[in-house]
Amino acid sequence: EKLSTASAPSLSPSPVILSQDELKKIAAYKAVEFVESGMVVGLGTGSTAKHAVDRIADLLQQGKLKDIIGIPTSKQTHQQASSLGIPLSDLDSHPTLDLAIDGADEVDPDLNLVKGRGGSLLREKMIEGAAKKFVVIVDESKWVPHVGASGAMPVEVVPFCSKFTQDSLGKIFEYAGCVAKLRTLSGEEGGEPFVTDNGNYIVNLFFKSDIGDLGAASDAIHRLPGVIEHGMFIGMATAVIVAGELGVTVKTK
Ligand code: ABF
Repeated sequence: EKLSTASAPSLSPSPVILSQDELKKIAAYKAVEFVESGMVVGLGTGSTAKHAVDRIADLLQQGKLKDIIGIPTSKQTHQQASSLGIPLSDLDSHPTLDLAIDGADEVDPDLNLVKGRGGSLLREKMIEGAAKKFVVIVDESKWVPHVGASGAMPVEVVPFCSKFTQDSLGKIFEYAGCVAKLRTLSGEEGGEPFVTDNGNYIVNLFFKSDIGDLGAASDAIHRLPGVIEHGMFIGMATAVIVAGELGVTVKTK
């Protein structure tokens, strides 16, 4: 694992305690340094990626970047980027991206990720999987020893008999004490389901113990016919930019 460290730009006189949002912004701005004129760039979703989209738009406006084509990973990012005047396209017209930049919910030392707690995992995985380089931007709270050990692992499922798929997912991971819950708008069980940009539902998996080999877990989830995609991004990240109180670390494999 190669590691390089740069100090964080100071936003106010030191000593300074940076907010989580300021750390997200620092990671995002660092990632945008990899964007060059003429690139086709995947635009991520969420509060960290939002800063990257803002920054790209600023640099375009200042004439420091030219001829960028953005490929948004959600309706929300499409809306943000188009309102800022970033020229946009899609994977059908641009099947290969030079670079994609996006946040994550969890990152581990092998640069495996959990994504999708924002609900956009399918478009993110399609677009980021088509990028020559995929740069992940996080504040240090997202750094974990093993992905999947804490918090939800989202799985996008077809609405048809989603309860069946939810129960089947729970059974696959019984060995890890899995609790599978349909994501609802209110967060309450039995509430109105959250609907993704693709018209699907999300089942969140919570594990009590390690799920073991991620590749095997991924295959097992994919074998269920009602599943569209899951939020484990295994071996996809080219680099992870982690912003913390002590500075910015760029981690690559
Ligand atoms: C998306 O936004 C996701 O895949 C992930 O779920 C989320 C991270 O959000 P934030 O940057 O707001 O923490 O990239």
